[in-house]
Amino acid sequence: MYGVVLTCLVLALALYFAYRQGDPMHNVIQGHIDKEYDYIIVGAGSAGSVVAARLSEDSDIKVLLLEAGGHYSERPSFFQSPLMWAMALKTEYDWEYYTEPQEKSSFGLKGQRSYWPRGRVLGGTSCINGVQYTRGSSFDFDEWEAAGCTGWGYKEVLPYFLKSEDIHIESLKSSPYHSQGGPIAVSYGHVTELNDHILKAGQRLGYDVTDYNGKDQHGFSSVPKSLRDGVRSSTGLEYIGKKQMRNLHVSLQSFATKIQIDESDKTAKGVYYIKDGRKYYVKARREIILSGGTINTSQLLLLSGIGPSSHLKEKNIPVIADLPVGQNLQDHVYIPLLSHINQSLSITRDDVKSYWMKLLYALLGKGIYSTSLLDTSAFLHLEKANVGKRYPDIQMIFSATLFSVNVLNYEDHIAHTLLNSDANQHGFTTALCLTRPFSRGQITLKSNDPFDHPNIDPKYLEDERDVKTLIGGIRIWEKLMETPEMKALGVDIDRMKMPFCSNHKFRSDEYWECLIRHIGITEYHHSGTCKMGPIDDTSTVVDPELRVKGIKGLRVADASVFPNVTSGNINAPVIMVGEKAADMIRGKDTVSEFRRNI
Ligand SMILES: Cc1cc2nc3c(=O)[nH]c(=O)nc-3n(C[C@H](O)[C@H](O)[C@H](O)COP(=O)(O)OP(=O)(O)OC[C@H]3O[C@@H](n4cnc5c(N)ncnc54)[C@H](O)[C@@H]3O)c2cc1C
Ligand SMILES: *[C@@H]1O[C@H](CO)[C@@H](O)[C@H](O)[C@H]1NC(C)=O
Ligand SMILES: *[C@@H]1O[C@H](CO)[C@@H](O)[C@H](O)[C@H]1NC(C)=O
Ligand SMILES: CC(=O)N[C@H]1CO[C@H](CO)[C@@H](O)[C@@H]1O
Repeated sequence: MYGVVLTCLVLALALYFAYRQGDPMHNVIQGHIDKEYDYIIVGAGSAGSVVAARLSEDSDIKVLLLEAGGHYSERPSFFQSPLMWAMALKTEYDWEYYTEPQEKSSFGLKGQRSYWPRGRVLGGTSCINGVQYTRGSSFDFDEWEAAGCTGWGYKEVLPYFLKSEDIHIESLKSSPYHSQGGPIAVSYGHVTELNDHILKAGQRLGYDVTDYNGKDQHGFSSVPKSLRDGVRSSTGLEYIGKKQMRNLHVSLQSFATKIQIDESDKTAKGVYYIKDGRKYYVKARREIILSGGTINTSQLLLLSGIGPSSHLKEKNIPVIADLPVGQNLQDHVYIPLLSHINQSLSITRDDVKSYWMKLLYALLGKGIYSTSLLDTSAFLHLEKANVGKRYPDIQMIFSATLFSVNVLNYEDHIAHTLLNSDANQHGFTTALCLTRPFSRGQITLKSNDPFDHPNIDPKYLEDERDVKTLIGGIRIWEKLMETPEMKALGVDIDRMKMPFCSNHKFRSDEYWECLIRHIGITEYHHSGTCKMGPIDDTSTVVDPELRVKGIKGLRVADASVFPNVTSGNINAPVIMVGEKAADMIRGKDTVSEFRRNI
């Protein structure tokens, strides 16, 4: 009896969800696609979905969006609740990359290789990420502009952030830094009581409680999330899945293998792709836009003859343009620091299993299924004198749980001592992140086979300054954990005393360095390999209009164009790149109403 009632309930809820989200197959083309389109976009991720949707607003234009993965609606249990972000990992919806063995870092990882999940689905990595909504420091963008990225200063990118946003947080609705009505909903979702304790501990050390997407990043904030009524606001859902656009064709399971570039006039003409085991070619009348993400966009350019000439020659690929594709690879590194507490404030395995929680989510979009566990985040300067003068050095992200599942590729003995063995213990995890790393890595081809993984070498922590900054951040974390607010919860720094670094004195600089080089891990913010900047700068791949230098009809719009990674999580800035790219391609200014005098 109980089972029947439950089944009916679940069915009713599934229907209700489907109803709330409209027909997700809008725009997806089932049969053959046309021979020619005005624009072809490769990759329906955080940026590609945005570019495709915006270009399709001009009804006389025909747009094709090619996506290697399937549809997010095939697996609602993976893609609706942000709590379930790890479900899609290592499935057909994840590209599952591994880096080359690292020399100065990742000592605690299997094979010293970092595991890089990436979404392979309509919506790309925005379908599997932690939904933390962060724009970056105004100083990041002003620095881009100063380095020759004309039009990318903070004042000019802010309107594009606003255009894409639908703020649901009451207290921020009147802020000039936020706006309502855009595609990506921003709300807090479920927040645990731990948030208050951490904000208070921050205040104890003299840090303000702020909105880190507002005037200044500096301080402690509750984490805003890309969530609409508890459902992940992915770009696939919000930009593509909600509205029928007759001039947009989305072709799923379509894997681009090469861009055809006419060597005589150096113009991108079309895209080769594979679907259902067959090879096809589709022509672009106007432009091709690459949005395959930092790794695959770089690989696709290299395979198409655009890259460092010596490297291409080595791989027997005819050189069409000699550009530093694959260089300037950047990523954020973080250290997970675990703190046990003696009160039942955090989220444990029993909470996740609770039927009540599942019901609460299905009915109202509330409860712990409406959080990615990220409660609080802080942006901090190592030197107070730099506040208001430059970007912060450190980001802390507080998760309302003790990390217990090894999705991070740690060696078994490391996972055993570092991670939490009893998933019902209470506590939280601080991800201590570097905002602006100095280390630079690279992506190169293993072979000229498009199905081969490229070599990914982030060269984590090869620049000593990155380690120094992280140690500085740990010193602030120690102070925070020693505040009366944290002490009252029974927090004890000794929890981070690890046997694999026991040859150093606990809490000495050497100890923390050892820990950083063992357990430092990717924050999944891979970017920079098609660097944007002035045409005459030999380190750049695309100009400030995102056009591949020396090639007509070819642009890049995704995280690879970042000249430097921004301070903080990068999904929102990647969406901003998509919005701005669409305006540049259309030759339109669609953001005049979002310009603010601040
Ligand atoms: C586990 C995880 C957690 C994260 N958490 C956060 C977070 O909380 N907040 C945040 O701001 N950021 C987060 N990020 C980072 C952020 O989500 C990504 O940086 C961002 O989504 C990248 O967008 P993109 O458009 O560059 O690439 P993607 O979104 O990866 O899009 C690339 C798309 O192109 C497709 N594609 C690739 N190659 C081809 C090809 N050859 N042919 C056809 N299609 C192709 C892919 O399948 C994919 O759909 C997280 C990332 C990960 C992996
Ligand atoms: C990138 O960061 C480096 C190091 O901080 C800085 O020197 C450079 O000017 C930055 N470039 C851009 C384009 O922001
Ligand atoms: C938690 O630990 C702290 C510090 O040891 C102690 O003061 C406090 O009473 C404890 N609280 C509970 C509920 O056990
Ligand atoms: C061209 C292309 O998209 N290539 C690759 C993207 O990345 C994955 C994982 O490394 C490869 O398997 C693809 O072939």
